[in-house]
Amino acid sequence: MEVVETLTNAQFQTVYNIVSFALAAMSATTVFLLAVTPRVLPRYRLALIVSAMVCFIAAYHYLRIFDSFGDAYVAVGAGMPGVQETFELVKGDGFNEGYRYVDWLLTVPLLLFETIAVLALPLAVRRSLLWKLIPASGLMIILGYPGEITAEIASKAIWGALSTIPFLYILYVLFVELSKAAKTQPNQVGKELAGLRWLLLATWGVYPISFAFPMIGFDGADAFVYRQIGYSLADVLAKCLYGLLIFKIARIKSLDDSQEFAAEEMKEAPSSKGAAA
Ligand SMILES: *C/C=C(C)/C=C/C=C(C)/C=C/C1=C(C)CCCC1(C)C
Repeated sequence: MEVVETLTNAQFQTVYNIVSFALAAMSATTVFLLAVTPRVLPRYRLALIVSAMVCFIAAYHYLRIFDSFGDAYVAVGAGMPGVQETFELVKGDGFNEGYRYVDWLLTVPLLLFETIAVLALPLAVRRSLLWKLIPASGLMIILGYPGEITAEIASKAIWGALSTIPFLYILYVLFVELSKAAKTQPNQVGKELAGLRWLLLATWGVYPISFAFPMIGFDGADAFVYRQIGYSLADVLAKCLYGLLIFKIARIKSLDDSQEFAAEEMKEAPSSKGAAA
């Protein structure tokens, strides 16, 4: 496994803060998504609950990542005149990248599930899409892991390439097959769905790029720090922002599906108006 022995103060603080930021974002989004479930029709609530679960699982893993990273390094040379403070590895095998892969193994299938769930497609269509997407997503993460932990560029490239096959297949299913199924959706939802898919492509694309940093000329500590930034920011966008978009779609569809629900939701608060008059 590739282990980074020394980080500069700035490198250590950058990873520390970005992981802490991701933990805060995941926790807050979990609470938000659970709190807004009454704002959509019951048939869309499962999508919101699964989305909240994704953020919760990620928040838990970010807590573990935060601890694992903090425990792996110790500050050396702080306050000594003429000495540059650094952070040195104190744990033999370093910081545990495995938490991210366990997290993805759980959250990536759930993200695909929530994407399909929010569309409320006919059962047979839903089932057939999930049968393609979920096994492919598991395969993508499992094949990526040996490449993540190896220090050898050649084997990193091979596992990375193997993992990219199911990745491309997932994109194919989402962009080609899902488009056919989504033809039946109301207009506004069609637009939101397009936005959802582009967000997915843009954020999921960050993972293989971050994975590939050591192969494209960044070495040791730099590659490590850039990778942590890439994975953490992509996680926040692919889970939190994505969850908020799922809520928006569920909301639009709820208002579109039921006039009764829409009328109830659009009612103005009577008290404040009355008081102002
Ligand atoms: C919330 C976490 C998400 C959305 C994680 C997504 C992860 C990927 C799309 C990872 C893809 C990879 C490749 C396509 C090749 C190299 C190895 C991976 C696992 C980084």
